[in-house]
Amino acid sequence: PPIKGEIRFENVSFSYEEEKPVLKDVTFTIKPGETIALVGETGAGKTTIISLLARFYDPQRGRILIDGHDIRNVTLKSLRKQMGIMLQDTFIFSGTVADNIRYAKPDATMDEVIKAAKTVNAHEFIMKMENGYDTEVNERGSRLSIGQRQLIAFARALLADPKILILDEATSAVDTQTEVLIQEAIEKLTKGRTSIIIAHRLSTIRNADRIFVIHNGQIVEEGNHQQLLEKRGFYYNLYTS
Ligand code: DUT
Ligand code: MG
Repeated sequence: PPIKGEIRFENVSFSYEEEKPVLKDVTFTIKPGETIALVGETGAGKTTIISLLARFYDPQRGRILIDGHDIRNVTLKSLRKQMGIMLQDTFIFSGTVADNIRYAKPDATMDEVIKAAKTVNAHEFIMKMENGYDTEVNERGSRLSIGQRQLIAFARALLADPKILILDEATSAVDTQTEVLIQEAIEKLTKGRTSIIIAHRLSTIRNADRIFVIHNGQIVEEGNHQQLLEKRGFYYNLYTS
């Protein structure tokens, strides 16, 4: 059955090594279509949360549900099919730009590829490359800036059209113009799908429906930008220092 994209963590505890808890009894529910920003200092547990959701690891305690179903009862293949996961270092492989965009949907037509690229602001720079969509790129993504790699990953994700979108936002600085393109693209990508973004950009954080502040493996604050500022707590200290 088509999934709605509700995500629930129920008393989830996890450690990579014994005696060193990384997530401690984490409970939250994300409504279908909601966009959540995860923020918190380095080592807080943000990437670990999305790693558990993608089942790169399983929690030692608690459970994770999508639309009420424990994800341990779903095959990895169908689980990952529901998710578009974009990690910090964008995955580019040897092939053409079009191949890279088509990755998750190999039978996509050129029209679909171009439409996806246009939606996420990637079309313009692609057309400036020597062979446009047929330009060969490689694993190291030479010829592509960090921002451009990210936009290609966005086009790929959009084309795959997952119900759940997971984005570990790149921390690398991009120029102001690319920043705007990326921001617009994120807004389009998250529309109509449940999204969890490990957010480093204030613009992303402000646009989120809710922000979870992670500290020491727990959600210590939750709310939108304004609400959290008013609390004068962790979030306030993160964003006013
Ligand atoms: N950790 C490990 N092994 C791993 C990954 C992480 O021991 O393979 C530890 C490091 C840290 C904690 O787990 O103490 C949480 O790491 P995570 O990567 O989840 O932190 P983050 O919030 O994503 O930090 P950053 O903002 O630096 O990405
Ligand atoms: Mg991380």
